[in-house]
Amino acid sequence: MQSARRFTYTIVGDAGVGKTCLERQFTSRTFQEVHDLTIGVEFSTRTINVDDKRIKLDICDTAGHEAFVPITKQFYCGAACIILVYDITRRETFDHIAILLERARELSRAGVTLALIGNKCDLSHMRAVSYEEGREFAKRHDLVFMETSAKTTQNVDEAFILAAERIYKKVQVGVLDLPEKVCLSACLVQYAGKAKDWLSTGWQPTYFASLSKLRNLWQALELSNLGMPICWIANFWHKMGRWK
Ligand SMILES: Nc1nc2c(ncn2[C@@H]2O[C@H](COP(=O)(O)OP(=O)(O)OP(=O)(O)O)[C@@H](O)[C@H]2O)c(=O)[nH]1
Ligand SMILES: [Mg+2]
Repeated sequence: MQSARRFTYTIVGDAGVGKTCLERQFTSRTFQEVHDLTIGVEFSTRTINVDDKRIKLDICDTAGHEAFVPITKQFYCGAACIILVYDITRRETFDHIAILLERARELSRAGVTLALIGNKCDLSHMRAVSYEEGREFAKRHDLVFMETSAKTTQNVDEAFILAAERIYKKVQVGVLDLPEKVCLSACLVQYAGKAKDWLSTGWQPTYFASLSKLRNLWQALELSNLGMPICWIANFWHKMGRWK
């Protein structure tokens, strides 16, 4: 069987807008009522079909809390798609999108696909941002746009797939080149996700402790694509040391 192409998505947006719920609904058909604050970045994958081709989506779900910006900024450059999420019931999360968009344009690669998602559309009785306003903003900035509900699943698959179709078209016409380096980064994202499963509970504090120690070296070498496995090796050594 032909191996799948890989596209990396990075999901950004304010804390509590529903990034993790969207990612989990898309990749594992689950929904969590409680806000389980993301620490740093979480990874998952799902394979879809576009134009009869298998496309593996590597998804980086970032923490919305501003304290994590130095970490989450590392995940823009390898992404084929950046999804900007706001909560339709919280006006300030939409107002912040302009700043997030600017950051995304500054840090992402040429040809990146940008998508805007207005989440929690099941709560339309509490709406603080109209559908038209979201759509107009998206049109003005050439963003894929959709309102979704991670709770009811409305438009969740559609949003991820629509973005994949746009990326696929760009690759076909040569607007977007996904060189080996990006594919490598996508593979590493997947291995990081697997390593997270192996190490199960307690992995995140150790991982970020390792990350902070290595960050200067990582930045000095400009190896953001390799930063992830370096951290994982450091984390693994740390755990081995504890097991001895
Ligand atoms: N009603 C409704 N609630 C939602 C929806 N999506 C997420 N939520 C709720 O919103 C809260 C926050 O969801 P998360 O996915 O954890 O938010 P997040 O954006 O990942 O937050 P951080 O990780 O802190 O950046 C949780 O209580 C979810 O149950 C939705 O579509 N509808
Ligand atoms: Mg989260």
